[in-house]
Amino acid sequence: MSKWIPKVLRRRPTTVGCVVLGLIALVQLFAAHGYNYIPLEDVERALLFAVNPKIGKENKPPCVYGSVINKTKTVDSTDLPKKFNEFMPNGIVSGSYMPENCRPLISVALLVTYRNRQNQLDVFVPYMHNFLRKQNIHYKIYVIEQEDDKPWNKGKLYNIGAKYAIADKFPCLILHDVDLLPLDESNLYACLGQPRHMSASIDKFRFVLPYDTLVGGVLAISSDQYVQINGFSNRFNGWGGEDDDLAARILKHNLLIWRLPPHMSRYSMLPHKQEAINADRHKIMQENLESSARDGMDTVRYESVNVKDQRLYTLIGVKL
Ligand code: NGS
Repeated sequence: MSKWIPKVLRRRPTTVGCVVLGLIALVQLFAAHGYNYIPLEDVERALLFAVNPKIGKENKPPCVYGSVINKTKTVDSTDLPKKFNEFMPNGIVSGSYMPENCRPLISVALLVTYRNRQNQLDVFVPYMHNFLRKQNIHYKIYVIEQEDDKPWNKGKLYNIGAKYAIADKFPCLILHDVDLLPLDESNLYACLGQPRHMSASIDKFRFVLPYDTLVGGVLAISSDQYVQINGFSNRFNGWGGEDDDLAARILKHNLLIWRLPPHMSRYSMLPHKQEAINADRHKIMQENLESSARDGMDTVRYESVNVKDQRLYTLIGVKL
């Protein structure tokens, strides 16, 4: 072989192929780290300022949010508390909290779907109250528990929770997995002008967003937009797909999926067993895309709902 052919190309074709594939994989790995987001300087302008009309009009100065967005404190996944033995519930009533020294301009309802993960709930609830009480927002935590042994139906649970939060006049809903803990204090729990996927950087995925249309994990959506898209499909039983179906609904209604910068969007996922996967999820997604039948928040059916106000959260127990 001529000595003018570069040394690397003089190797066997399989070796060259492997090197090329390796390089492509490496490029993809680094490219995947990036996703489109609202730059930090535009975040405040993108916020949806809306408060629950039920809160009193106290004569206090308006709360400020720039100071929250610009915080730099962050927690390392390995330093997360594993237990809360001495949690101080100051200021919390029925899972709800109001800032003490200022008048909030933002009210959000956290909807947490749940079944059979007491260990996670015991960490999640106090962690979130500690995290959210520093954000100058008015918020309330709702835990929506599936209290039967039927297949897990997250879409129905969110639809039911959303009905209650909307009836309670919350203008913004944050749909939250119980196993995700925010790590960055700058991650303000608020809706934006468009649906906002909040958990863009999760430690389990090496802080890489797996795909652009992912809305699972933590999603903030205004109550008006949730009504507009008619919430989730009720047809997904078992794990997976209902969130991708929701993303399709969002896009079909000409809404967008917005995100904040990666340094504000880090989460840690608590360990858990994989739920039973819904083998029909791809088929249902396809059927939903082609169907014009009404299916969503306004058609959700269930056997019973039982609401209990507890100190740290309002529990919505559901039998499907
Ligand atoms: C996709 C699932 C989504 C899920 C996402 C991340 O594959 O429902 O993985 O899952 N879509 C389908 O199965 C069609 S995670 O690893 O975070 O539990 O949200």
